[in-house]
This record gives sequence, C-alpha cells and structure tokens, in this order.
Amino acid sequence: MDIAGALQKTGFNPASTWDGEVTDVVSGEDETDRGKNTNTFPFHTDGVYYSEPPHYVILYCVSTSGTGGETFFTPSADVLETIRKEFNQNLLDSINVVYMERERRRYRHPLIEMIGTDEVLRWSSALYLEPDVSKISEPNRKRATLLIPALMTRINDSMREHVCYEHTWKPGDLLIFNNRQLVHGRTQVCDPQRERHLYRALFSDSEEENTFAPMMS
Ligand SMILES: O=C(O)CCC(=O)C(=O)O
Ligand SMILES: [Fe+2]
Repeated sequence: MDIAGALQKTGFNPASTWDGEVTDVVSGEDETDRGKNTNTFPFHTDGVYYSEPPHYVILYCVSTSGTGGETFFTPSADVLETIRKEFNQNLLDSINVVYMERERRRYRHPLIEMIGTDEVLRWSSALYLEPDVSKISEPNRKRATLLIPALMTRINDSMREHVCYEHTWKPGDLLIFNNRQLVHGRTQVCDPQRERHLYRALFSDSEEENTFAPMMS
C-alpha cells in the first residue's frame, strides 16, 4: 500500500528520517532504539529535534504481537491547562529543551511553542533542560531553576492522567494523528515471539518544516 505516495498527491510532504520516509517499528531486540524493541515507549512528540515537529504521523499495522503494544495518546492542551494552574507562566516560557540525535548533534527548542494554531509541547524521555532564567527577575530566579525537576515530573504525571485514547492494533489498522496536538507512547510488547510490526511516516504541510536546525555550539 503506498500511503505515502497517495498523501503526497494531496500536498503533504513526507519528512525524511534516519530510515528514509517510512520507518519500520518492530518488536526486535535493539535495546538502543525503542522503535526496534519491545520496551514501553514513554510519552513523546515525534521528530522533537526538527525545526518544527512534523504535523502528522501515520502508523500502519502490518502484524501484532498478541498482547501489549497498545499505542496511547494525550492532548497537550489538557496537560498545559493542568500545568498552568500549578506553575508560573514566566517559568513555563523560560524553558528550552535540548535533544541529541543519533549523530550527536544537539538541537535547542522551547518546551512550549505556538506553531500555527497549535501550542506544541515538545516532549521526549531523552530531553535535556536548559532554562533561560535570565528573563526571570531576582529573587525568583533561583527558585524557578529549582522548580524545574518538579515541573517535569508533573508534566509526565499529567500526561498519564489525561490519556484520551489507547489503540489495540489489528493488522491493516491505520492511524493518522496530529503530532502537534497529541503526545503519544506505547505499552510494553508482551508476546515477543510474534512479531509486532508497524510502518511509521511523518508528514508536514510545507517543505521548510522538514528541515533540521542543529544548535550552534
Ligand atoms: O510502537 C508504537 O506503537 C509507536 C511507535 C512510536 O511512537 C514511534 O516510533 O515514534
Ligand atoms: Fe512516536
């Protein structure tokens, strides 16, 4: 099935990744890559280090493992609403996250950023924090820095509390979701003797959005 080709005709552009335009997500034994093993895949945004995270993600199920491997989704807006009740807006605006990808290039982006009409929460378990506390005036600056670990824990807990959908896969299922409005993850794959295999493709609606923008360092 050439989903990618069909979508391109509608004006969507596939984002290229390390594996080309379509990534095989398989229940293998590569401990360094959650897309190639059976571990829990914690909440994340796909393509966190792109200049703008790809707008849409397509997942297509080739085969399932039997048990486990459900894919779950949480609206970022629900998480942000909760977090804003508990943490100061200045603090939230001051946080950048730094990611390192396979080739060890680093990318720095705001944790929360408006892209078009979406308020995007860039989230990945492998995030490094780099708060820009200079915008926060003394005497609150030190306190703000100290609050960040608690904020990160709270965001993660809130993601769990606001799960809106969990998909149990059958071969042939296709999900398309907005990667700028939802964070997602996967439960542990429990039946590794039967291969779980998904195809994953990332799409944006303009070409510039697919570029990488490494940090100057
Ligand atoms: O295995 C899944 O259900 C999701 C995989 C995923 O989120 C990814 O590869 O980015
Ligand atoms: Fe993902």
